[in-house]
Amino acid sequence: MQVEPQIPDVDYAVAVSLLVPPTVTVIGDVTVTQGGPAVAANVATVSDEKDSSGSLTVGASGEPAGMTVSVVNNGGTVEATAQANCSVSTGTYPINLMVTDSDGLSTSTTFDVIVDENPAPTLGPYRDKLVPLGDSTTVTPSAPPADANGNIATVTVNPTTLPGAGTVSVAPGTGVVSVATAGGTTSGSLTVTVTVTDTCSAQAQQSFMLYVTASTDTGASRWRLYR
Ligand SMILES: [Ca+2]
Ligand SMILES: [Ca+2]
Repeated sequence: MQVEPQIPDVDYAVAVSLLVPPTVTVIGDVTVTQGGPAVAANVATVSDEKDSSGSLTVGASGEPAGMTVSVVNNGGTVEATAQANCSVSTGTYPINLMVTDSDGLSTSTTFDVIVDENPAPTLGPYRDKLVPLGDSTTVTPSAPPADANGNIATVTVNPTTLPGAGTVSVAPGTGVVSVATAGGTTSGSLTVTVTVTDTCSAQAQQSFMLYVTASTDTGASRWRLYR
């Protein structure tokens, strides 16, 4: 008598599918600037034959010193957030991306974080200015301090005092220089320099002549400069 083989009651299709790791497809990269703000971009899509795309675990690694990279799985689309400090050399950095399913099976790939050079700050020029003894005045640049990647650290003016007495100061947000003479201020001319420095030590600098004149001064030179 022939014996029928005993076939276990197992769904082989399901049993095999449990062993299939997730898939990951790179769809983009992230571009940041040295010393600039964090930038987020979609870099990959993930899926699995069993788990829902949004349930897959994602992780990033392999970033160089001075760079931070984090990833999050938004319903199957991986968004990476990257930031690089001033010490990171410009270039393209492959970052490891690992996706893991509920069975602990993983698939890895790489996406790029591109580091561009820190753009230097900018500052518009100033016109020369005359201030009579006993007066105060302001000098406004044609364009205020700015920086394409927004990492201005300081706005300073030099000198900060007038000959004898009196003060020179600058408003960091606008770049407007305020000049105030005092009782001991002496007449004369001086070069005033405003320096905008960002967190990577890149600078913009503008200078103008400041003429401190006796209040009784008149004449063409005064009217030419007094504005
Ligand atoms: Ca799987
Ligand atoms: Ca900058």
